[in-house]
Amino acid sequence: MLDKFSRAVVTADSKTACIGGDELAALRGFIAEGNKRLDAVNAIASNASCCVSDAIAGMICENTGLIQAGGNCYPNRRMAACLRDGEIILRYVSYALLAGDASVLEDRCLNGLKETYAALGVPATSSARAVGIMKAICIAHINGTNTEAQAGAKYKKNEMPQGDCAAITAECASYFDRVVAALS
Ligand SMILES: CCC1=C(C)/C(=C/C2=NC(=C\c3[nH]c(/C=C4\NC(=O)[C@H](C)[C@H]4CC)c(C)c3CCC(=O)O)/C(CCC(=O)O)=C2C)NC1=O
Repeated sequence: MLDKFSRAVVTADSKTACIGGDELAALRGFIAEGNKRLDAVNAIASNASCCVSDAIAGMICENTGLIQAGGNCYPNRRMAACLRDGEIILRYVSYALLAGDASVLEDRCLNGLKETYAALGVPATSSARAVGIMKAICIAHINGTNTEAQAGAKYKKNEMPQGDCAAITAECASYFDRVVAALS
């Protein structure tokens, strides 16, 4: 498992090189934008259970066969496993965002997951849909664009300074995209 710093070390070492100016500049940016990263991780983590339950509910609303006999969220044992998997995936995305590196997500969560799902008959398109909804929710929370209209009684405003969140949002989106790519 690597983070932005250990990744720079491993990359330099593989070339038997010193950490150079470009790498240091990138790390300087990582530090300078660090509070933004922590706020983004907090926006995900502090809304995690709502995010997971909304994503799984949305996935099922669009495909109610999932909770009927023969569906992979039926009976409750499978529903619970699905909700748990949503939580696991979101947790590892938040770790990757904190570290600034996807390796923790890849190594500890996604490695072998496609094969596990295939063996258990967990449908890839539904998994991808649930992950896609979690992505939309997390990006809205990071950007502070979540609205009362969408969230209803569960609406929660994230108190954090306003600023340019384009880079951290794109990075977060890329981790969700990795999950979908790994499952498809
Ligand atoms: C640390 C990393 C980690 C991951 C990622 C993980 C995933 C994981 N999900 C599993 C099952 C499962 N996963 C699902 C998930 C779903 N079914 C659906 O229809 C939806 C599309 C989807 C939810 C979004 C279900 C229903 C099962 C149980 C399948 C069964 O037993 O028949 C299993 C099989 C063992 C078990 O039931 O616990 C594993 C290993 N376990 C881990 O330790």
